[in-house]
Amino acid sequence: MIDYALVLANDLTDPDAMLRVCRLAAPHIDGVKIGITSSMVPGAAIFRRVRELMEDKPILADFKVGDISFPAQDGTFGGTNARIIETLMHWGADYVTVHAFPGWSSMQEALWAAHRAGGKALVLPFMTHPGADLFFGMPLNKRHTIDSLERTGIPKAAEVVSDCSTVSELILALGERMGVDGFIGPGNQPEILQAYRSRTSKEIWSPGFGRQDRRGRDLSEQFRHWARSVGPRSAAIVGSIIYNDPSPAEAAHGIRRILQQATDSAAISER
Ligand code: 3DU
Repeated sequence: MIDYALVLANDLTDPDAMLRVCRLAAPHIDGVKIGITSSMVPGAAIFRRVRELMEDKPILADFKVGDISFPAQDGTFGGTNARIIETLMHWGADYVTVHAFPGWSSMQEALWAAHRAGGKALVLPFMTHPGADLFFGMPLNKRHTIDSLERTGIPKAAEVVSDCSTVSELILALGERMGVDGFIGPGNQPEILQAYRSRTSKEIWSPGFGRQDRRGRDLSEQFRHWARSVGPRSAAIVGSIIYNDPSPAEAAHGIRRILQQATDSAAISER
């Protein structure tokens, strides 16, 4: 993924309309995110159709996978996470989003399945919606966390937890220890993104622009704050502003320009 990439979140439920937006926006975007909304009607085969339109640009399957693992003695996995991810990647997804709440082994199976299929897994340590801090921001019970990780057989569990004070920080630390490929971070909360960046140099993909801003900032200001917080190796995920526009190509082109100006000015202010 290129620095400060622009990724379209294509959440349209009608497959023809969804594919049309991909086709029109494709020249102006660096990748596309397809979630459950736009694949539940046509099925996972829609990823292959999107692949044809995106050529070699990355496709993120935003399924927020969080089911069981089933670790076998020989180091392989046969749980539900692996089945979901194998299917998505078989049909053309390059990346998949994964929830950390179901625990170490569930994340491990997701990562194992993604890598075995030649893909990548992004984990969610926080989200953009109101009240997302209820669990993500919950103070960490370190004793419980260390005990649980030790019971799972994780070496030096106390080290993973040592500088974490919230669940969100623990998810980042677990992701780093486990070798996930990157994280999904809230584009509408620059302070949280800064905290991510202080803990990881991996890719950070951020949704939450436009309608999800809750601070009255215009798009240019949102992108500027975002770029200064995450730095390079990052992607801005933009959905409804593009797919709801009567001309998705023009919308994507305009957003690309605003993003470029914002990232240029973030780079200048860093010097
Ligand atoms: O608000 P938009 O229309 O730009 O779409 C944002 C997309 O990103 C949408 O698919 C949503 O499900 C996803 N997303 C978040 O908005 C926030 C998260 O923390 C994770 C995913």
